Amino acid sequence: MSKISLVFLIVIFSCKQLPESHLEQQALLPIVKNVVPTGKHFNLNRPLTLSFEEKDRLLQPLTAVLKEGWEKITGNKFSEKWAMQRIEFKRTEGLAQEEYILSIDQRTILLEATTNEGFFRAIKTLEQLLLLGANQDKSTTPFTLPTGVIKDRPRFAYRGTMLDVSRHFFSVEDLKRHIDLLALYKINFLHLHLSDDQGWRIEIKQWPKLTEIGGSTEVGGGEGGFYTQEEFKEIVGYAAKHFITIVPEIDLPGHTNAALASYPALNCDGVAPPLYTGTEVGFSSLCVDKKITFKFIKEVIAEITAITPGPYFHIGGDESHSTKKKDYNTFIDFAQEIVNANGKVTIGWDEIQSTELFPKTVAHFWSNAKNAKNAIAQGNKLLMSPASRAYLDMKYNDSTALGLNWAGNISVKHAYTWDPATLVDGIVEEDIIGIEAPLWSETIEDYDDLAYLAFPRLLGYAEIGWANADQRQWENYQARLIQHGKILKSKGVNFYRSTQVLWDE
Ligand code: TNX
Repeated sequence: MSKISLVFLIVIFSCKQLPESHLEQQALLPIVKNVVPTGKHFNLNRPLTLSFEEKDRLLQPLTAVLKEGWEKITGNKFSEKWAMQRIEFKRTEGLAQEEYILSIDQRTILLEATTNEGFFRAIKTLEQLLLLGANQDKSTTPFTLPTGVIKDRPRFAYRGTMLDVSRHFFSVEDLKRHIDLLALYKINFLHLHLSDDQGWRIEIKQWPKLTEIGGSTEVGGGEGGFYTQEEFKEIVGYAAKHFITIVPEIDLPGHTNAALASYPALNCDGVAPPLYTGTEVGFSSLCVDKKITFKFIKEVIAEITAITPGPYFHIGGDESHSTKKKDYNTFIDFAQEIVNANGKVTIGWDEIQSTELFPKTVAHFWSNAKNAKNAIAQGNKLLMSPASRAYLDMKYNDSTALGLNWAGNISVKHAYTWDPATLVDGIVEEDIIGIEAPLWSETIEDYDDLAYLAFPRLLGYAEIGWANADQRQWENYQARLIQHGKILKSKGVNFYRSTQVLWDE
């Protein structure tokens, strides 16, 4: 082909009218609150610049986040010189905590927010638009973004997930990989279940045997592990960069065999039990008659809260079947007091309602609606993790190899088609701070196992937490999941290919 005809062809191709774009049809997940499409295209193959108010120093790390994602997905670097197209960050007063506006026209992509958190959520929406664009076949469709304006903000302030790092230990690298994915779906709390019968997973300087002995194994007898305080700070910092808050949990007074095995003095009879690698619950308890028990609780909570910038500390409190009721209440009362004294708000599993709850304490609803309602009656709020709907460790169906089924199977559809404000009679929107999807790790050993149970269900929980109930429909979500299957696959995530979704890989 001659040079001239090649140039001719290129001109024809680039002048070809693109079909109308549809910003409102993009498979954004969670679904956004408001979209006004304008039908044009922002071309992703042309030079562009990135700008923000120089004096707004806080914006710099955020523009760096955007830059990195942008260059990775589009393969285009930002130009230092003037260019026809640009991305602009603009701080706008008067928007809510995580609210943002993302405006795309043919020349400019404008991100507006009041808080840095708002900018971060906007960046993640833009990143999803790029990833969805990248899903398309580039030999037939030019790489463009649809134009229009998105205005978006979350329904609940708390949109979380939990990982049990006690039953099986997960490395700092695993957590970082997980955090990257949580951030893409606008999840903003990661609760870490740091202690249980099978393992103590965080260094406590005044109690070194907790990790030395208590951290030395896990379910099935593997080698376990733990985070040093430096590593914990690294996790907290990595999460914070992704606008995710870490909620540490030390489970009390039951689920404490790893601690009891580490220090004989914590046991009523002064004898340390052997380490435990099975999966029973409810057999261990701290000893209410010993002074050292309270010193232990006090020092552990003080050391962990000192390296936790977030507002919450989770004291567990579940399934303390071998603690007398009166003693249980003594523990929960004491733990709340220590948490508050260290400047944090207590969260505890719903059983903690049997004691007098401190004013801000949050009851974590997991199984017992009566408990949850009693917490509300005391004037306290709930975090919603109803096991039959929100437990990521439940099997998808009878043939799922991993997971448990004591709360029933949870298919991708069953996980999505409920609402936290209507699931239980007597629990309404105002009673709830948000939702959390816990992943207990009795049956999972590595990140592929974890991902298999977490994805795609976690995307549904992210949407339940972010979107309004009337914005959500199963068929519409199902169609968007197909696109997110491609994204998860491109990231090498071992997600479960539920037959309820027509995956297109
Ligand atoms: C119940 S949920 C537990 C955990 C188990 C989980 C398994 C809760 C507060 N306690 O100790 O790991 O079931 O699904």
